[in-house]
Parts: sequence; structure tokens; C-alpha cells
Amino acid sequence: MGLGGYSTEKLLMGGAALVTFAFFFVAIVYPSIFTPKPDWGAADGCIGGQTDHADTDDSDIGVARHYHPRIQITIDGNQLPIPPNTGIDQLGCRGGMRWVHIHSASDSGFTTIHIETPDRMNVPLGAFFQVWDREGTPSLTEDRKFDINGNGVSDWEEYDISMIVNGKENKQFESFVMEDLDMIELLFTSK
Ligand SMILES: [Ca+2]
Repeated sequence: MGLGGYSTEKLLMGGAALVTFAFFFVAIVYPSIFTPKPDWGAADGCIGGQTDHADTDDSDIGVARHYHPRIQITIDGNQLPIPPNTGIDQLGCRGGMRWVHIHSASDSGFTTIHIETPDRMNVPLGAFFQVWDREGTPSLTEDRKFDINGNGVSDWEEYDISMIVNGKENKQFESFVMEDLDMIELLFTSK
């Protein structure tokens, strides 16, 4: 039996269709709901070193996850070198390594980013730029802070910026949550 002349089966099918429609509506209108929320604190993590925060004890935290996205940065057609050992034995983490760091770097291809965290975390690309000290003042939004030339001015004021992840254009930029083996290409073109 159904309500108002509709069979129970039709009501159920109608309900299922409505739920499906609602899902796609939300997915299209609010795609950010399905985007992982970045853990910005990941830039402050330190393995095995002395932190500058007396109230934290990061140095004794074990590493539960260790993975390797890769990055290549091009400015006006020229690859930007990333210094080897970025995030290792730096201010605030003497004798240790940031949770996000570089060992060896490539001048002619992708450089491997090492991410080592005590738990499953959503480490955003911007965390690497914080560790690298290539993060300027906020520009268009709070999250738009690339400062690839280290002049303290957000690159969003200075460059047209595009990003390709695993061959596809990506608009998340600093907020992009990196996964193992991601191939991240950042292209900066002077305005
Ligand atoms: Ca800049």
C-alpha cells in the first residue's frame, strides 16, 4: 500500500532518485565538501630535533606515515631549483627534520618531497612552502600565499599561476592535499 494512490515501490524509487539528485547537486555546487580539509599545522612538525615551542614535544613523536609526492616549479620557462635539505636542521627544528622536507633535489626534473607524520594527516602543498620559507602575505584569499621569489609579496600579485597534478589542471594550489607519488607541476608566468 502507498500514500495518495502511489505504490510503496514508486515512493521508494522516487525517494532514491531524489537522494541521487541531491548528491550530484551538492557535488556540483559545493565540491569543496568532498575536498579534504588541509592540516596547516603540519608545517610546524619536527622529527628528532629541538623545537622552539616549549609546550610541544614533537621530537618524540614516531613516524606512522611516510610518503613522497613530487614537485617541479617553472618560472617563465626556467626550472626553479629547490635547495637540497630544505626543512632539515632549520630554525625551530635544530638537529631534526620538518614533517615536510627535501633530501636531494633535481635541477632538471621532479624533486621528491618527503612527508613523515605521526598520524594520517592532510598535508597541503602550502605547508611545504611554509617550511621552505617561500610564503608571503595573504593576497586574494587567506590561502593564497605563494612567494616563490622570497620578496614577501604574494606571487598572486606578481604572476599568473597554474598548477597541473598528475597531468590534470588543479585549482586548489596552496590548499591541495598531497598524496603519495603525486606529480605536481607549478607554472609561474610574470604578469
Ligand atoms: Ca613574491
